[in-house]
Amino acid sequence: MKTSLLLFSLTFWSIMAQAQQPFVANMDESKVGNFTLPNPLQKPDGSIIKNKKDWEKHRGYWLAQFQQTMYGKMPEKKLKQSSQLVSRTEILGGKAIQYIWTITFEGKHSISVLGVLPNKSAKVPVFLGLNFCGNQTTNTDKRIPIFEKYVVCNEATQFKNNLGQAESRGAQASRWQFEKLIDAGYGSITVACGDFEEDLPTGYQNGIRTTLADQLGLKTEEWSAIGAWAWGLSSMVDFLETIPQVDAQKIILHGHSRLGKAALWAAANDQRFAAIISNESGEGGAALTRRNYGENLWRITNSFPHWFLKSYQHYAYKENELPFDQHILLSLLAPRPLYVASAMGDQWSDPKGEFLGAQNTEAVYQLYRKPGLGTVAFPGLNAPVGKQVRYHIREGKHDMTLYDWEQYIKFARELVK
Ligand code: GTR
Repeated sequence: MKTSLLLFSLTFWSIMAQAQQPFVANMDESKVGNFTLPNPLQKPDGSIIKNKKDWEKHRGYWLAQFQQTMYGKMPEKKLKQSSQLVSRTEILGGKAIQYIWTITFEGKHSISVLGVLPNKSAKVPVFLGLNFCGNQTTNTDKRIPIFEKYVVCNEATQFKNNLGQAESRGAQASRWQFEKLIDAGYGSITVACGDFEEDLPTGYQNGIRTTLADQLGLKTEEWSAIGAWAWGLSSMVDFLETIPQVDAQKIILHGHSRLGKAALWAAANDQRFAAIISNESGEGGAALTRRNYGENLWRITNSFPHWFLKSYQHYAYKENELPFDQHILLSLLAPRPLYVASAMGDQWSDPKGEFLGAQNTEAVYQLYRKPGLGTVAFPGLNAPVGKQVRYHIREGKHDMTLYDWEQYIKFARELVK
């Protein structure tokens, strides 16, 4: 009796001590350890997929695994959208037109979309991506309404109490590079992620998971914030299909960091995106979860519980038991062009894990005879590798910079035809 009491209190106090220890991310390559990745081509009965027809039949199995375990279900219903053009303004010395649209879903939930398109009537390919802190951060133009919902940019001086202010106009313009895109013949479309769901654990309450729950046919807990953002991106394709100046066959989807995770999930579910760019999407994005380096599953599900299904937390420190790893999410994008990018100063996102995520899509891209990264070694700084699947690590911090955009434009020019 006494021994069991002693054992009980020892266990209790050791659990309490562990729980109170601050999380320390492993940043030491020699401590990563060994792991085996699931084979994207292996079916549950052990047989191996040998051609693209069988892969296309099987990819729904993997999607279902991600839906059940990590990001939650994706609504299958298309909603009625009504759009209203709020303003149309010549910008960049007449080279481009800036559009602001309000889109309302089923008369119940409205969002504000910003488009910058070349000033010509021909259809153009566009880059589409969510922004963190409101459309007003992408450009200093005063006609862009200041986003009034919760934003994640509180650390920047232009934001107070997680709200955008006039000072935040253009605060993240370097992440958008509108003029570069226009000069290269592309348009750019963006919406604040918070217009679909604010990025905090209670964000679902006034986001689409609640406002459109009946229309979408899902309960809030059946999916996640990343799922809601991904659905938002797909709804943008529905919208862009109605815009005569946009070539909706050539939508290049991009996302930085948490919004890169959402972009990957959107494109896995929706094959209408022509090409996908993951900019430093890290844990829960392009980086392998089994690789213990930088942010890990425990940390991400504790810091951002709303990004994933609640049950995903069960895999913390049991990553080897996951039915998949993130290279399979990336494989679901095949045969479309895929760019995975990292930054040297962003070790938290595990650049090597992102590289290996991209590299391990090879087997699936091969089924389409599309060259992936091949067997190249981890590249040096500012030296992109690969073709249909491409990777770079640049110098500098966690961000989306001019260097990144220059590579993405080159990639789109070569591969989105
Ligand atoms: C971090 C988070 C990352 C990444 C990043 C971002 O705090 O740990 O997974 O998503 O935020 O979105 O900037």
